[in-house]
Amino acid sequence: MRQWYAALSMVLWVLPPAAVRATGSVTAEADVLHEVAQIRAETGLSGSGVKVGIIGLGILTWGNAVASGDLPSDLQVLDTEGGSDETIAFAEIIHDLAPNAALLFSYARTVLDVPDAIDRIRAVTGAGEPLVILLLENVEADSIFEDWVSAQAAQEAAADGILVIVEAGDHGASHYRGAYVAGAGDLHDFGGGKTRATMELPVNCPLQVTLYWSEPAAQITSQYRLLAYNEEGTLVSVGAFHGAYAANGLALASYDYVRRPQFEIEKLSGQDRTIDVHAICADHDVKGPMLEEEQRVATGSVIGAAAAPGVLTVGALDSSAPVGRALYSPHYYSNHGPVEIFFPDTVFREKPDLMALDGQSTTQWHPANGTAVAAAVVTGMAALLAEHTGEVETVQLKVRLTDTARDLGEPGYDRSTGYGQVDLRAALDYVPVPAFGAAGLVLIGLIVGALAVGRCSQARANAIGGRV
Ligand SMILES: [Ca+2]
Ligand SMILES: [Ca+2]
Repeated sequence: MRQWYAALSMVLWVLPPAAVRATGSVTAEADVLHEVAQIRAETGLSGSGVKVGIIGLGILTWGNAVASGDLPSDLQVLDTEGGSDETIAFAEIIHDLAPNAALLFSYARTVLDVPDAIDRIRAVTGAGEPLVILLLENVEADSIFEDWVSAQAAQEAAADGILVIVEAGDHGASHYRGAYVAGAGDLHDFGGGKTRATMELPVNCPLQVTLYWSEPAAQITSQYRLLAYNEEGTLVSVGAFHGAYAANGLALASYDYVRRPQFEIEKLSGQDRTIDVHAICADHDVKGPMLEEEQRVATGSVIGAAAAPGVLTVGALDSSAPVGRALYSPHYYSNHGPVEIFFPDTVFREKPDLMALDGQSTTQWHPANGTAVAAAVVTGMAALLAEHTGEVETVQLKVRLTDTARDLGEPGYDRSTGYGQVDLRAALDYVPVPAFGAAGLVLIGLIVGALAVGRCSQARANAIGGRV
């Protein structure tokens, strides 16, 4: 094979070899499926001059990935390497897609650590230097009825002109939300007197179930708890109020594999509130616990920093489910919008923003799945885009990516797939809409009608502060 390439060296020499190469022992499939390798070859883009900050749980043994060529040796670890290897896979994907981008790792064990993690990245980034941040959240411990610490920090960074990319989350099929209805024994009535919900696990995984209720942080006056049972109906776990994350009430019931776990929500004291439950597999390469259909509520499952209006929120597409030429269906577990904030005021926001493929090969997981993986894919692409445009403003990069996305699902923006599938080539070719005065806008409105203006202005509204 090498000799065959040598015979074609005169032809290949016109391409910039350093920009074409895939990095390391394994390469993320998105490099081909999202045409990133081809675009690097055509344009010479490689992420040069762009910094990518990655906030996650840990990058402990990243030296192994350096040895295999899957991470750059000049990766900068800010503060600490953390306590796990979880973030290595995401860094590898970005390195595959944007091999010359400078990678920075900043540790955040919980959402409480996110503000400092963002600050550490910003502290080593020069003014005007292109910076993209991938924020990988520990979403089982975040606020959902208000913008709490991580959402506030991410929004602040976005407002300062940094492109912050956040996973939409993977509990779209295991999410329930509804107003508490008193049933037998103060258990929540899911409807028709049914007080117990059942969850299916597609594969063996330790499950973490989280219950919230709608009270503002530091003003919790009601108490609820989560009761979890195994398939035989034996109580296996009680989720108690988690004071460390006192946003909206947080009860965790975490236990090992039970094939068909069942749940009850009990009100112990206080007011009837809106309750919200979701479950995730604690093994990060396993996705997809699923509530039985009558309790499943996909809408409103985007939470935490992913709900911040200025960030780019990314959902996951399934490479085994094409719906057209290089176009794919969303995974059933990818979270849906809209975001509904209760405090201090009621606010609705359209999320997610953008979709990309998960199912990426790394040295850690084969394949790595979930919306965090899709967010890493978009982060690698965004590094190439930032190099191409030289733009460091969130609004410009976000508008380029959302305005040029390929529509999926229901026509136009929808709450499952946002603006659609990321299209790097179109984002690179994007010509910004010229700024018109009021008279110009009226004229355009008369000529092309509201429909043509609608999509672009919706994208811009989302990019600059969210639709409320
Ligand atoms: Ca690699
Ligand atoms: Ca659509």
